[in-house]
Amino acid sequence: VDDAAALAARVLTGDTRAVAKALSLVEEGGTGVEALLRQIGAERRASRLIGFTGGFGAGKSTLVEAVGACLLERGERVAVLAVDPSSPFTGGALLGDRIRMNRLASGGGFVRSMATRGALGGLSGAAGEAIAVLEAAGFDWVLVETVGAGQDEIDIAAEVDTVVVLLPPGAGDDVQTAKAGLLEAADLLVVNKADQPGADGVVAALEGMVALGTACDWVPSVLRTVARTGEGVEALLEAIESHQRHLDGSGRRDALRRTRRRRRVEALVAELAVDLVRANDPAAWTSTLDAVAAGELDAYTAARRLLAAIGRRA
Ligand SMILES: Nc1nc2c(ncn2[C@@H]2O[C@H](COP(=O)(O)OP(=O)(O)OP(=O)(O)O)[C@@H](O)[C@H]2O)c(=O)[nH]1
Ligand SMILES: [Mg+2]
Repeated sequence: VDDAAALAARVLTGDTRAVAKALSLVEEGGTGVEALLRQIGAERRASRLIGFTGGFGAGKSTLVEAVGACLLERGERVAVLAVDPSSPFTGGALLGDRIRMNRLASGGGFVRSMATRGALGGLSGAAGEAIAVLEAAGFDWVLVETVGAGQDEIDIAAEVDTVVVLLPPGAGDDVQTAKAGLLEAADLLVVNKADQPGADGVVAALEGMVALGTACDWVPSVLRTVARTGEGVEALLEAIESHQRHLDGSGRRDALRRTRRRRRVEALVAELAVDLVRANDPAAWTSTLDAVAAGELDAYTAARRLLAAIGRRA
């Protein structure tokens, strides 16, 4: 706990080595991170939290680096978090992110890739905890990169304030059959690699989709970027800032944060309850799960029976 207190104090001064160490604790999960996050507590400040999501190779890292570079030029403190949802299989991708963002790192940005296996709550839990650390360290901006191919980008959407979804040229047909969730989660839609053929088609498809949408207070804009050359990046940053102003003006930022904090407690209670039930009577845990697995007992009865037993043995 003393260690955690010392580390938390260093994180709060913005010491990047302490931040790196704290993020390793988040990655590992367990009691270390719990002690740290207790110490950091409610002291987190409000960074601007921007998520960048899209399929493999959509240009997320390149775009994040370009946006980050613009922000650094303005004298902002920038952290980049590349969250890897499938770390056991993509060690190479992790390394790639680190290498590709060297320019940003050497320009004074803080860049970190992280796996999400250890943390409670999986992807969003780990990202949420890492963001808490980065906010405590006083970064003005936290740019979060995640590969989005289904549920993951929706999970991440809950942890950031502005969600930028990247779609590649030629994704026009995908857009027609778009995963509704992806577009629902998007605050800004970016057709990156606009230097490649097929960009116009995706832009048109996205604009059509946005026009059909029922969004009341914020209509996602559709932008084009060439992350590699920086084309369109200033405009994207302006759109991000416009969304940020919308969040502040509408009270939505506050609402998002409150929801996030509440949900975090719910997720932790759910996960800690499993630990508690299991530790309460390991033999009963095993035999009950075996009975459900064998089809002898239904899951509801099993869950209620296990919960009801908490404390009975203490
Ligand atoms: N032509 C072109 N290539 C680009 C553009 N942006 C990125 N790329 C290239 O696309 C490839 C993938 O870019 P990344 O930034 O690594 O993409 P990513 O989405 O982060 O990839 P993963 O994290 O592996 O999913 C690289 O070779 C980039 O140089 C662009 O605007 N135009
Ligand atoms: Mg990447």
